[in-house]
Formats: sequence, structure tokens, C-alpha cells
Amino acid sequence: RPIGVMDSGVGGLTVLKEITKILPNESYIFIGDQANLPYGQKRSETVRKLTKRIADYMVEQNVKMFVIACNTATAAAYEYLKAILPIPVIGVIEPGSQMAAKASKSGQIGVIATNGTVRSGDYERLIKRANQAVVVSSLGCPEFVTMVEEGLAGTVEAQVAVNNRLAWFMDKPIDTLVMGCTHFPILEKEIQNVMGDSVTLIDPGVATARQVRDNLSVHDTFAVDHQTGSRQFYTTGNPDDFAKVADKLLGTPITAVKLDI
Ligand code: DGN
Repeated sequence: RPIGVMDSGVGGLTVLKEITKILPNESYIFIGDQANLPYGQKRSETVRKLTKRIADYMVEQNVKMFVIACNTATAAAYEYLKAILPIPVIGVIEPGSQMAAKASKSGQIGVIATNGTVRSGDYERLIKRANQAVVVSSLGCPEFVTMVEEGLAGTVEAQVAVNNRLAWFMDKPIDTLVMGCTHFPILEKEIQNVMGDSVTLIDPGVATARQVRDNLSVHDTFAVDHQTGSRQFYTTGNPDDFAKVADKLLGTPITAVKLDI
């Protein structure tokens, strides 16, 4: 049985990439809900409904685990889906928070995310659960999502936009910055350039991948079953546009199929 991975768009591919690095023999179904992108500006009830729709489809496809590779959807729907789905559900915020709390020495952590994720307060709550003394400064960067979806990562335009937005952190003594949106690791270079080497960037996808592996190995019935290592890609939007950005991101050409649900 495959592992189901979803995002509102191509951002979740950064998480898929980390999962396949440590579980290369599993099979995966990835769905980008691009017809409804961006999730970050929507009400959380709407995001919950959209995420459930994808989850239901994944369950119909007989996936053995559902990975919400989107911070906004994790904030809106993780607890809800965990309670109702018949398979294990993994979100990205808890693993990312724990990783950040561990990495910070100064106890000053920054979070960049969509407005929806910032509004949920989940990173702040879960980072503080891991270490109460930490000070968390969160900033919404919704325009980063659009830049990534438009394939602008690596351009001067992207660097300028990242510089402008992250100037907000200049008077904040953070030593750790959580890329709290799965689209943001695609702008990692631009973000590191402006933050400087003294700031450690946290990609929650890395910690999430470890959680997927650990979860597979504790559920006997879901034991790693060394499959063919196949990957199927679906988008509710335009498959050619999806494939163009996905190729760049995964470093290998892929085919995407239009999903009508
Ligand atoms: N990739 C999603 C996240 O991690 O929050 C958000 C993208 C979006 O739809 N705004």
C-alpha cells in the first residue's frame, strides 16, 4: 500500500523528497490541491474541508498513511483527521517545532509561514511545549508561496522580495528560523542569504520524514513493505504547470495527472 502525501500545491514536494530519501522503497501518491491554492488565506474551516476531501480520496486509494505536507492544512485539520481517519495521520508542525526547540541555543526562534499558520499559533504553542523558556517571533510571508508556484525561486526578483519581507527580523536576536510553510525550503538559499550564517534554518520536512519512518515501524500491520518505490503525482490544477515546477524541485522529470474530485 502506498503512503499518501498532500499539499495545496508543489510545496509538499519538499517533504516528499525528504521522506523518499529515507524510505526509497515505499510507494507514494502525491496530491497538490492547486485548484484551491493558496490555503494560507482561507478560513480554517474551509481548509479543513478541503483537506478532508483529499484525505477521503487517499483512503479510497487504500493508502496506509496520510501525510499532511502543508503547515496551513496541518494547523486546520491535523487533530480532526487524526480522530476520524482509519489510518495514521502525520502533520508537519509538531516535528518541526521539536526540531527548532532542540536547535536553538539562544532561546529566540523565528517562524515564517502563511497567515493561516501564524494565526493558528500552533508553532508557538508546540515550540513552547518543547521548551517553555523560548521566545517565538512569527511572521506571515504569503507572497513566498506564489513566487514558488510561479517557479521564481533562484531569481533576483525572489531575493529582493525575501530581503524586504525578512527585514522584519533584523532587530530580533533569533538564532533559529523555522520555514513553517512547505513551499519555503525552495527559497532556502534566498532566506539564508539575508539571515546570514548565524541563523540555523529549520525544514520541518526533515523531522516529518523521520516521524513517518518511526510510525511505519511501530505499526506492525503498516510495516515497511519494500515496494517498488513508485511515485504517482496528481494535481487538481494544471498538470503541465505542476510538472514543470516539480521537475525542478525533485531534480528528475515527472508526469502529473489531473485529478477531478
Ligand atoms: N504549503 C502550504 C503550507 O505549508 O502552509 C501553504 C501554501 C498555501 O496554500 N498558501
